[in-house]
Amino acid sequence: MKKIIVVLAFLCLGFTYRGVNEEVVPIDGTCVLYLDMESINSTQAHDLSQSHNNGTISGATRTVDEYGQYLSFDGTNDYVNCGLATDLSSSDFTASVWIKYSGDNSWAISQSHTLTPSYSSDWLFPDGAQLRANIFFMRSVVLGDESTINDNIWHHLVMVWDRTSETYEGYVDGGSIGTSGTVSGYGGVSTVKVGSTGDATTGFFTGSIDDFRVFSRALTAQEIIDLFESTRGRYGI
Ligand SMILES: [Ca+2]
Repeated sequence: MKKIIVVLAFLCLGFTYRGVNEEVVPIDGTCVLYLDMESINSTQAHDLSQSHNNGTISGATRTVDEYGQYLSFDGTNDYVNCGLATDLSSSDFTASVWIKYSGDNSWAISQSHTLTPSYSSDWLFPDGAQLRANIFFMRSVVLGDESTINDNIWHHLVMVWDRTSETYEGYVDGGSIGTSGTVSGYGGVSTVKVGSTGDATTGFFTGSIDDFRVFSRALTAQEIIDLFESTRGRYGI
């Protein structure tokens, strides 16, 4: 009888743990940026990572629906300066975000670099007529078809940078859509931006952005599935 009670107690504890802990991918020291857009005011989006790089909001509007809170961008001059200025090329990295929009668009997430040839911006999830009809972009190496995501429904996008092979793998809604060609170096230098080019001068995003996370390591395919499955309920998909 004692054994049964002990086993039942462990089962209950385990169930409770899973129930209260939504973070299936740990927010440990490798999570260098995490804006869930729930804890924001008119000028600051709180960074839940240990880096504490709170984002400074310029124009983007706090929006609430039945699933939670996110930021809306007007495509004219709205952006968030995330404060994270790490050169992410010094290790593998992963960037994960939820976005929703329709039609043509521009930079959802970006960071400038100073490599040659020089671009004002680099990374991550741009698309539309202003650039190319792709989802992912890094130093002109593109991946994905924007027509699969510009349907005004929330989509989960993840880019995993492999420093050794200098390629990245793109994930849409938990599944891999393939690996890019060779990028030949990535050297982000300016602060990561949400909703514009890395220098926040052009390429403004029109639509909604939520739950942006950056890890200084490559998440596994299973972790990306777990991240998608554990957050999709907030977006009605
Ligand atoms: Ca949110």
